[in-house]
Amino acid sequence: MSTSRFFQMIQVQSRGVGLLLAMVLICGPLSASPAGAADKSYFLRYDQPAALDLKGWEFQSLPLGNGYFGVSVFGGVADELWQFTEKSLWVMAPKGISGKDYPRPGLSSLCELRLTMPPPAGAAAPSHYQRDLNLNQAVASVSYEQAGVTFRREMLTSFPGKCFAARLTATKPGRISFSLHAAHAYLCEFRSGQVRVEGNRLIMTGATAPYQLNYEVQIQVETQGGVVRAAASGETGELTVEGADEAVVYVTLGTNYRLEPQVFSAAVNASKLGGFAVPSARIAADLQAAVALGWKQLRARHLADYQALFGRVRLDLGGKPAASTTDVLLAAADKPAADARYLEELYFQFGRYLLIASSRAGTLPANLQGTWNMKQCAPWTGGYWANINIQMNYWPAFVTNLEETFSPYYEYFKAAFPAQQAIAAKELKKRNLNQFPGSGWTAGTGNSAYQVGAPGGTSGDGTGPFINLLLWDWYAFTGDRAALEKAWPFLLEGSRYLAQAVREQPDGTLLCSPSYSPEQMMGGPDGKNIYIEKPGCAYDQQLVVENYRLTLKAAQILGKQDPLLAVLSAQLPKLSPVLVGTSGQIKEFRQENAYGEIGDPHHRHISQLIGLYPGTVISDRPEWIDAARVSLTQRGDKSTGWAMAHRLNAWARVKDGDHAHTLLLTLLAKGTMPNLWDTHPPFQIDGNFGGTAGIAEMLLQSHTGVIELLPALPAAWPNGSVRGLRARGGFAVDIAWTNGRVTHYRLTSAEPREVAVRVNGATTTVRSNKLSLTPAKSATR
Ligand code: FUC
Repeated sequence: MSTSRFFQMIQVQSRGVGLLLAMVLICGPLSASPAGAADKSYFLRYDQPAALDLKGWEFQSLPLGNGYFGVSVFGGVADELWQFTEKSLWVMAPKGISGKDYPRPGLSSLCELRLTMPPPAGAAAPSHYQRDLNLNQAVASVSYEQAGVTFRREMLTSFPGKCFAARLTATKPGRISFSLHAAHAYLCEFRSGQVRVEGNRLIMTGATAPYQLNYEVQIQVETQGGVVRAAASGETGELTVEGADEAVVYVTLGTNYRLEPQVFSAAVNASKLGGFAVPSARIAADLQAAVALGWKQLRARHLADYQALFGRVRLDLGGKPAASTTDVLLAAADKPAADARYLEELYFQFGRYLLIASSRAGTLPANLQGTWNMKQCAPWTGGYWANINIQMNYWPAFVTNLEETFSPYYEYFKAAFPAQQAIAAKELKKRNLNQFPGSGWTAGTGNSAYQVGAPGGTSGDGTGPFINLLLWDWYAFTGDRAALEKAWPFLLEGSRYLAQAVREQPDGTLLCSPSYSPEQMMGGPDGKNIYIEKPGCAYDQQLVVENYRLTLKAAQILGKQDPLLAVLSAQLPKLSPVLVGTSGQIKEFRQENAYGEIGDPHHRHISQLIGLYPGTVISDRPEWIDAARVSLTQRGDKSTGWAMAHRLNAWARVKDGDHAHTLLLTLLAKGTMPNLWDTHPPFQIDGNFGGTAGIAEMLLQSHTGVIELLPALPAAWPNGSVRGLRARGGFAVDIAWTNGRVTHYRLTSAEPREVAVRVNGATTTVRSNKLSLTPAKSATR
């Protein structure tokens, strides 16, 4: 349905009934697309297979995922590769491989399934090759012609089915012959693996150090016609198909990892998973269920599950599905003559796709690589780095209407809670700061599926509150009190720790000390770089304020009482979160005068602006927004992938749509690989998620209590529409615009509510369960 047709109904009704019309009430996660799926086709498309090596994986392979595990598809003709990653598969990596001069554990590739499909004798080279990833369906395909036959492969991962499936077809009977070679990845002194045959299945089992993580993969192939054989010897196995009309490969897997507090609290690595067993029966049952369903039904179940989430948001910037392949589109993205609108829409939806693929209920959260890693040890171990990366992964979760992807973030920190309480106690003791009964809760940057870290060095006491911002947003966007009850212990205990950690200065201010602006370094006495430590860095001060405010608000909403609340109210005015320096900048270090006096002036982190985005404290005062603009300008645009994504969101928050758009094009041109994965470099998925959130932030903001439509619309997007975004307060928001002005919008929510909306430069109050059509006549923009 085109935008104009979608809004036609509203216009027609408006003639008869006036401006306010009854609106459909929507309960639970808000769905804005009656058609279910987005109706424009979004494909990542290529005319060459990915190279079958690490570079090909990083730059060209296409990702599938069901939250539990990811599969990188290479799309080869005679040689296809499916590489599997499971988020709990952490293995000790030998020194050097780990990126360090000592062995350390990190996320490792699970296994590789290599499909060899030799061409018929004497056949010419294949023609009409194409591989793609269909974002509307979350299905990857490969097709080509050879010897008069069109071969096609379709691949998917199913969340309800907990499986991977690939269907191979040919336009002539009996032409499907291949061997599927199954191999564990990176067997070494820290990892052993075997493959055995059970009936018609291959069963791969592996054992790893140091966490005693064990795993199992089961593989089966079903055919129409032809002959299937299974063989295994030692570490590898093979399924062979000869002369079939069609074949479907099914894969299920699991590990003995469980997201339980003991994983984080156990004193020794070997007991973290003590008592947990590989769920072999579940893995076998999943495989049996997938085979029993068969390709058609499995695919239908997958589509129903996936499209219910993906189809909620439709973005139309006027992009036309392009004839060019995605790598060609990307290479031209920032060229003057380029029309990047389709690519921008595609990139926006790709971020949503990746979040659905890497984070679903019951799984570990999306890590630094989402759930895709072909390396022996993922860069930065594939951890949950919390001075921005893990948070950025979830920035699009609420605003782009994917609430269901969020629970892993909460479940992860819930499981880690006792360990982080112990860290808080230790930290306060170390600093001689135990003042109140109870030590509270805190967090540091370095976290993983197996451990959580203490504040210090890479980021200070603000890090816990940074984690909490998303837990608050869970409630803020959904209005779900149960979500706020879940966030409450983090807010309250986070504040309890902070209320003790801040130190009174001679001038009466309360400052975090030690305090850091994440990753800012300087030369130390022995010539080595050390983290800059200065009391009261903007990052820590702003985040403490955010945490206190949210704790007090949450207490009011939930009717909670605690003696600490009065302490927070008393401390709040003394925290001095924002100082403006002599360059007109927001000071990163309160000891600086002019911009850039301390630390790297072009550092990738823009931590002094954490209260601008994702925080809100800088939005308290217009002069602070002006100062934020100065800091952003001085910092510069070009940076690592995720850092450009943060800048994009920040420029949207200071309401400079054209600059935000410049950042988007820079992120595409300089921070994105041909497969549209974000690169630091190397590949890091956070920038994808930050980029998607940034596009939403240009179109809709709600952090000040007013729903602002098109707050940072660039000149490059004069006409368009967006449906199904979400705003704080539990609203779904649809907007259409022409020549840069909102022409129609509607807000829906589960309960009727009065809400302030800013449209074309004027703020009005509307009721959300009513339909708001044309903006007020007096409004100007
Ligand atoms: C933070 C960043 C780095 C990198 C790492 C995983 O430490 O400063 O740039 O993204 O996380």
